[in-house]
Amino acid sequence: MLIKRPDDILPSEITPQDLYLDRRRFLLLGAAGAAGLALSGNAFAALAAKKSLLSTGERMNTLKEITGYNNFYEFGTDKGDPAEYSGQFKPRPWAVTVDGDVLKPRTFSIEQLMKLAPLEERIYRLRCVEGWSMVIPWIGFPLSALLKQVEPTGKAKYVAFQSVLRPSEMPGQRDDVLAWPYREGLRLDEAMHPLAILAVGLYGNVLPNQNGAPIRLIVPWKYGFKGIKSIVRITLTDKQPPTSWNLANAHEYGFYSNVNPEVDHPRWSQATERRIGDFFKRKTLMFNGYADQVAGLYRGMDLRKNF
Ligand SMILES: Nc1nc2c(c(=O)[nH]1)N[C@H]1C(S)=C(S)[C@@H](COP(=O)(O)O)O[C@H]1N2
Ligand SMILES: [Mo]
Repeated sequence: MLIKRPDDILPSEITPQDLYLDRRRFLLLGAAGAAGLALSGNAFAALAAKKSLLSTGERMNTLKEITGYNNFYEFGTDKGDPAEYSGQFKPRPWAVTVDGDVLKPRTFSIEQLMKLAPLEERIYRLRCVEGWSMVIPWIGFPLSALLKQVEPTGKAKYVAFQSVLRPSEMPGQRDDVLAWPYREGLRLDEAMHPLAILAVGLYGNVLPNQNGAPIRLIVPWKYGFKGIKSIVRITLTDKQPPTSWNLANAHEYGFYSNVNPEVDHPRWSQATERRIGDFFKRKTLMFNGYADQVAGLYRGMDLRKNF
């Protein structure tokens, strides 16, 4: 077996996943190697050592799977389109405006957002309503940390999210497949739940464009489409906000969209799912396996009506 010494390894041969899976080699690379990696955006490699109790221990999907099989309709509707057509998208400079029913509305730069709270790695299951799932090591911080900064008023009951509108860089926005910009929403108590995060990276690196650079939402107990990408505006409101998928088809996509194996989508059973990379299907878990933590948010609600 050929074992390369660290100084035989070209920077171009190193992928974030290699680094992630082989911390020792990262350390052996030393200062020069680390500087090269910082240039390639490998900002958070060290975070992976700190394991969050909120992470799943399941086998992670590969970086290739996570960055090659995407839903990001701004770049096209095929799973390979986001990887193929997001190269021209510019995730920096970037700002997110937080406004509405808050005492301190404010616009945050991406740099400010990344310093708002300690970044953590969270390994979460992502369950798409289409019937597939992945396990992804996100880097991010609790959404609650951002909301606390702007001090929601007593009127605020919901949080509305908006993606960027930039048809010049997002070829999918030149078609009316969805009402652009992409919109999503949460109830305020859902948004404040410690499992809900804003992700700025994955696999120890900044977010690839196709995964929602530079900042996207992750709500692991809900279907993947609630995880709105490339966010530019977050607005606190007293009314349930409209969402892109609900506007497209209210009969198929409700506001809550909690993962629920007992309530089927009109076109697809939600009882089972195929983990990308697996051959056999597995049973879908209530609230995507996060029932112990989140079921209390919905006590007394009819989850068939509030799908
Ligand atoms: N702005 C925007 N956000 C989006 C989407 C989209 O088309 N546009 N697709 C959603 C869907 S359906 C899923 S399953 C997840 C996929 O995230 P991933 O590609 O990072 O795995 O992103 C969600 N966020
Ligand atoms: Mo999805």
